[in-house]
Amino acid sequence: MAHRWTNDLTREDATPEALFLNRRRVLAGLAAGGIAAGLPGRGRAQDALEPNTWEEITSYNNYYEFGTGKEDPARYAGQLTTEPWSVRIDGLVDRPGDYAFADIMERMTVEERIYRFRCVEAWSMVVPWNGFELADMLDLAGVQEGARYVAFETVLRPEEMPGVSRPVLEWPYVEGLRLDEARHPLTIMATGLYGRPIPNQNGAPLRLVVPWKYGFKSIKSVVRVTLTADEPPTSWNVANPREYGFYSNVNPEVDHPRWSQASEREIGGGLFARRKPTLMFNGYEEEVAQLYEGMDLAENF
Ligand SMILES: Nc1nc2c(c(=O)[nH]1)N[C@H]1C(S)=C(S)[C@@H](COP(=O)(O)O)O[C@H]1N2
Ligand SMILES: [Mo]
Repeated sequence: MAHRWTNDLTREDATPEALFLNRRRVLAGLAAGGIAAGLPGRGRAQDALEPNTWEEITSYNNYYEFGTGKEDPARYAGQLTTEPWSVRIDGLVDRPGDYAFADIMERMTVEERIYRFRCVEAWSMVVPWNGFELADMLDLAGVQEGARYVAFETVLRPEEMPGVSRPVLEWPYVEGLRLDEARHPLTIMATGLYGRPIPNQNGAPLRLVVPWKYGFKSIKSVVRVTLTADEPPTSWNVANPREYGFYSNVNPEVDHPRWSQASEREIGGGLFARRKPTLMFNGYEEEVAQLYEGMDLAENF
């Protein structure tokens, strides 16, 4: 396995068992003690991030297959059957097939990644994911020469998904990445949250997380991954190409046609919290800017 990206400060480093009880105090104490502040300059992505609570992350969701309200997924996604589960990996790969979730897990290295998460609707959280690098899962199937993109598909089960009876989007929900984005060490398949299995409303049993892109790129409950030569269609781009591009990199300088992307509302920040400035590539500029060298980011939004 190639280069691994690591947080300077992970939950394991910081807090043994105390986190559910007193994570704010524990993390605040660490910061005050200079552990986070004293690290050598490695850019923003490695700053100590204080995660949102389990409650916040699992009760304020976007998962339109279960309804468009923020509370709908927590209410209805429990109906989704996630066992057994397999992921079909096909297209331009050496070993296409249905990969059982349990077999994938056996072969992957699960680690914690505390990432900023920025929705295109201009709210944000910090999430302590558990997951593995997507590149490692792609290597299970063996990516072939001509592959340039990766297409993803969410499970579609109308009998378990009350939201899909409405034509909000074309179902199944589909997403895509360029192959170099997919293979970037920041790109993970998340299978857990706070060290527990990921809840259905957050995309059980495995969902993509691409922390420098708007949240809708991070497709949930993935059942199919296809390596392609051409750019695949993506649900939000198909629904409204003027508002949602293929790249959808977080960019405070490129506004949504209907609202500014320069700042964001932190979930859990309280009623009178000031909006915080949105960071280029959501704070991961140092890690990912070179992927887009020479590209006009306003044109390729
Ligand atoms: N299949 C599917 N994946 C999805 C969505 C969705 O509606 N369906 N919503 C996206 C959007 S807009 C966001 S912001 C994130 C929300 O992830 P979270 O609920 O875990 O915070 O999931 C993304 N993945
Ligand atoms: Mo979103």
